[in-house]
Amino acid sequence: MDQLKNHSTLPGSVRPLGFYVNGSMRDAGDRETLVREAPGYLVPVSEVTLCTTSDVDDAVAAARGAFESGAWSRCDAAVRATALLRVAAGIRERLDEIAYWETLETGKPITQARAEIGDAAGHYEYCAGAARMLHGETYNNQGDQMFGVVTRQPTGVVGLITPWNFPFIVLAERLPYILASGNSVVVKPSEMTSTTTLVLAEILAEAGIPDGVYNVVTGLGPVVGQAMSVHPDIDIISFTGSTATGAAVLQATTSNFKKASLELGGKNPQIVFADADLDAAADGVAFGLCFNAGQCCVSGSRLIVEDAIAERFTEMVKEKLARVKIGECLDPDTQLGAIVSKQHHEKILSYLELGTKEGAAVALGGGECEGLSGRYIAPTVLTDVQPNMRIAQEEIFGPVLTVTTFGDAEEALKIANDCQYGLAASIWTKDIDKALTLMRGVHAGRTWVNTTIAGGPGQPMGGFKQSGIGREGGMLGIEEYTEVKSAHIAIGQRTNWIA
Ligand code: TXE
Repeated sequence: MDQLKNHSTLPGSVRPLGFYVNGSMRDAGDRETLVREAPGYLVPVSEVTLCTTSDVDDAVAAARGAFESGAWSRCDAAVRATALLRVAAGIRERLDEIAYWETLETGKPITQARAEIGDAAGHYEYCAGAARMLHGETYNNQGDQMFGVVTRQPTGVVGLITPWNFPFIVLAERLPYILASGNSVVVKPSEMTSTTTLVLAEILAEAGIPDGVYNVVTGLGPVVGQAMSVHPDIDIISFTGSTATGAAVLQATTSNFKKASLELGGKNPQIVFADADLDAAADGVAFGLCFNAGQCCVSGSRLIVEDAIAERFTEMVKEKLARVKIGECLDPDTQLGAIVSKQHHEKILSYLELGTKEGAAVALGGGECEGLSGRYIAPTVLTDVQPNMRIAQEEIFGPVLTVTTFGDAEEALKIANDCQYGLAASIWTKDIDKALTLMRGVHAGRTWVNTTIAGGPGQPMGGFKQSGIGREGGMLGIEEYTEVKSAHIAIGQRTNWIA
């Protein structure tokens, strides 16, 4: 407890959270609640309402009502663009507050949270422009008597289920894209990290997004998330989370043949060639591993390094990792934050145990960090890893790097692709031929060359194989949430069928 006295910035009391339907914040009432402890400090900070399936029905009805009213779904794109720009401004105004709550509930370092909230605002700004650009196609090539038009229109009500690792930025990578074409939304944040999704409701309302367009139903996945996945009046589900839950969600969506967009797990390769700028690559590998304490779907957790430099490069990575600043999440110097929950912490530790059993050697770290007020795991490097070991195949979702070596580019690609996942990959080389060949060949929705976990709102993201279905972000990310309609328009007198 002594340590906590030093953190005067922790909230003085637990923040009660309601849920948000049709433009109003509703109290928990007699519903059950769940108290959330800050993973970095192990003190209670917020209390989330466990909504019921009937709350889901209310939220979906509000979303449908708003959609049918046309206030948002049929308004001029310029109106939507202006509102989305106001949302971005509102986020930037409240950046400190949002980042603070994001840090408390997730355990991520405050500087990282601040960067994420700023990036989130950028997505709303991008979508403000994109809303005005969204258009269909014309087919003026069908002869004198026919003209073709393809229109895009909002699909309807979107159910958005988000995870705990990036509550605000994952929402920002989807919500403005969904809103840009005029859809209505029901969001279910993770029960561990609901605050900032609710704060956003206030910002959207102030920005002029009509009541009912954005609704937030908090609570447990198997209750609220499941009810959304089977709901007959939700047209699309966008889910970000584990591959196992994603499979259950996908199965549930068949109840009314919803469209589904799923961003799931990853086991992302960092492929390092001997000709790379090794200092930059070592730094990138350290960053890609420690970002969000490895609790990141695009975390670069599999180092695949060329034989000739493997030993030297592993030492370089270890040297970088040993200098990562681990500590209090609210300290602006902290680079590596806490692990989100006790259950997840234990899962990571169990993988470390498994690694040793499978024959890997612990070259760095290998366990918890001592002397801190929350749950922290030290950056860990496991060597002597064979590509088929479970530690090299399964998503550990912590700061744990497996090291495997390769002889040539072909072997590097084989190791990288021999995995159920295909979310992201990073390639480090100064040879343009190798970079492009690997970029083309690797099974990954996102690839980085000579960098990692970089980029802004313009380009789509998503996964190959068991990393998901569909793409979020960019114009594709907006189009995912539209229905395409083909119209054939006769010109002049139609030739009668019956003479
Ligand atoms: O995820 P879940 P969990 C991976 C990561 C992690 C593992 C488990 O490997 O260790 O998943 O994490 C909601 N119907 N990722 O258990 O269960 C849930 O309430 C509908 C990767 O926390 O997938 C939350 O809002 N929804 C990942 C969301 O799904 C359900 C991010 C994600 O939770 C549901 C998070 C159900 N039956 C974890 N059950 C990434 N891709 O970044 C739960 N949910």
